[in-house]
Amino acid sequence: METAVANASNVTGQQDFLPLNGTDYVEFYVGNAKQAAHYYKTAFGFQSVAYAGPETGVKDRASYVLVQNKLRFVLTTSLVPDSEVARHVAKHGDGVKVLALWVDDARSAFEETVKRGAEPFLEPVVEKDEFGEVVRSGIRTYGDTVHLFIERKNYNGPFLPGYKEWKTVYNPTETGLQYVDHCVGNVGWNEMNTWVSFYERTMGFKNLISFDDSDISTEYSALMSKVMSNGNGRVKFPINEPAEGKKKSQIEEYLDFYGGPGVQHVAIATNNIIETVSELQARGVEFLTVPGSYYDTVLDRVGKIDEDIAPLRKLGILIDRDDEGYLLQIFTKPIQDRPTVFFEIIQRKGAQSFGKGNFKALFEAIEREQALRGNL
Ligand code: TYF
Ligand code: FE
Repeated sequence: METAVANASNVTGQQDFLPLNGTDYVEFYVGNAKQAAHYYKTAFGFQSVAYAGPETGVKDRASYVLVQNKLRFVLTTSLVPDSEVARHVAKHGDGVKVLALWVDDARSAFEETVKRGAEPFLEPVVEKDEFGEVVRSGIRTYGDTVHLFIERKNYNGPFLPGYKEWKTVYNPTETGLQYVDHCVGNVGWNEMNTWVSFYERTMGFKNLISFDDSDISTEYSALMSKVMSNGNGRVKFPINEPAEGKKKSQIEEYLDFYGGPGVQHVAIATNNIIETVSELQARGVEFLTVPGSYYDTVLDRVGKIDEDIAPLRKLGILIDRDDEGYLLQIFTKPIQDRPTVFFEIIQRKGAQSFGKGNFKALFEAIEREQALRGNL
């Protein structure tokens, strides 16, 4: 079936063989999905939407679906000692298993990527219930992470067939989180270019920006990063690899604790970062902090901005500028005991870049935490 997005051309004017409408959902495999769901509702303001588990006929796992604006998270836990979910959690701790992509044709997405060399994870499968039908398929990416392709144009249920609507009495207010801006993967030593080629070759992504260690070395930590984007720019996947530095790279610390490559951070967009971060901090979300001196000189670097500097300084929000505008960003501390996955909150005011001007201050903040853990 033809749609506007299926006809979209990429920047070189060629037909996009993998048209993506955006991120469909991010699925975390966790040790205790019931408690994780409470945390995402209470601390981040997600709303209860759907549930699958023993009550819906799924015997080996429980999954909670949470939504805030265009952002959808799924929290899944194993109910049995030995399962794909249990093994993932035992190896990686809580982490991201699935970066699901919303497509108009999940069969074509599978065929086009697999014929270009992607490793199959899920052969196309059609699932139906009283709300219609969904086609899903999937391929593997770095580590144990996978991309699922979700075709839901003939479906109007709460999430996917097999899930039932989940209504709760406890519904904390939203915090202004809007959608997934980008999802970053950490891969092993010298593996960045392998995964850059994977996204180019099998998914038709383009390398938007590259950062080498001269951009991002601090005194100790070092890494390299390339940002991959799909044709319409709705899906952006930066890939980091560790680089040799004076001490242990933050990427190496992640790889040690995650047990290999995986998702490092999910960046979530907001339309008002001051309101969003004030609310998140009031609800107990912990963020990295930079020295007060950052704010003494930041306006010399970024020029005039719409916001007052005082609340940005109080909240610890970072600012950067490029040719197209500026951006405001802040990073949480890791959201589980292992120093692995964290979130970025970002508000773009024209800028389509990733905050290169903040790398030094940010990485020094990460290293202070690394040192407290004894991992620097
Ligand atoms: O996504 C990015 O590129 C920025 C900066 O370990 C960044 O958010 C890069 C690497 C990293 C933490 C943040
Ligand atoms: Fe980021």
